[in-house]
Amino acid sequence: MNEINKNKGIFSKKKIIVIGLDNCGKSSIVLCLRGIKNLMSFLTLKPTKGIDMDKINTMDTEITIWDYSGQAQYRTNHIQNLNEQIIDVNKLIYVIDIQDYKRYNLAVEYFGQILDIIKNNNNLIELSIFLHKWDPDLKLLKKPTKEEKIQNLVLKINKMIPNYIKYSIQKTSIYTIFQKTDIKIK
Ligand SMILES: Nc1nc2c(ncn2[C@@H]2O[C@H](COP(=O)(O)OP(=O)(O)O)[C@@H](O)[C@H]2O)c(=O)[nH]1
Ligand SMILES: [Mg+2]
Repeated sequence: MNEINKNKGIFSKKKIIVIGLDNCGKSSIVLCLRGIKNLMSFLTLKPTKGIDMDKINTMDTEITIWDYSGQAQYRTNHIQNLNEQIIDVNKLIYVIDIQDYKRYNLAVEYFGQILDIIKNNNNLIELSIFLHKWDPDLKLLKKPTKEEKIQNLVLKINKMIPNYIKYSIQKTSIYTIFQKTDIKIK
């Protein structure tokens, strides 16, 4: 009995997708998830082409992380393929560059397309929205107009997600050795 349980544990597999617009920090987040703290690895990151795949083995689980490139030339393709690829995914991390406020609308539009795929194919997925590059010294937040933009962004995203989908919205940054804080919605 123990043996069976043990084996079951060893062979448990999880699949994570990290997706968002280009340059929002996806590959840096994957490095953090893999526990890589070597600064050079961050400095030598090149824009991801297509999809990158990484495997992490913990005591009892093999985690596969799919890092989807964000450039416009790949996004249409991703959306088409995601319908099938998402079926057995446990978690999807949607990354938004909080400092790229000029592309909030585009980020929300892309999120909407991904959300439709989730709703149609795998609404048991665990969804995380990372408001990334929320660095400790972020000046953006001290400007009222920008702060309002962030508030609107959070509210918009929150409104889009149906309540049967499990999700969280978090502030993240690689400059705090990867800190995550839940956002409270009023
Ligand atoms: N300020 C800041 N920059 C970041 C953070 N995470 C990543 N970056 C930078 O954003 C740029 C794009 O990162 P990358 O991980 O390649 O983004 P990707 O295109 O989404 O995979 C790089 O110059 C990173 O060093 C962060 O938390 N804060
Ligand atoms: Mg990348």
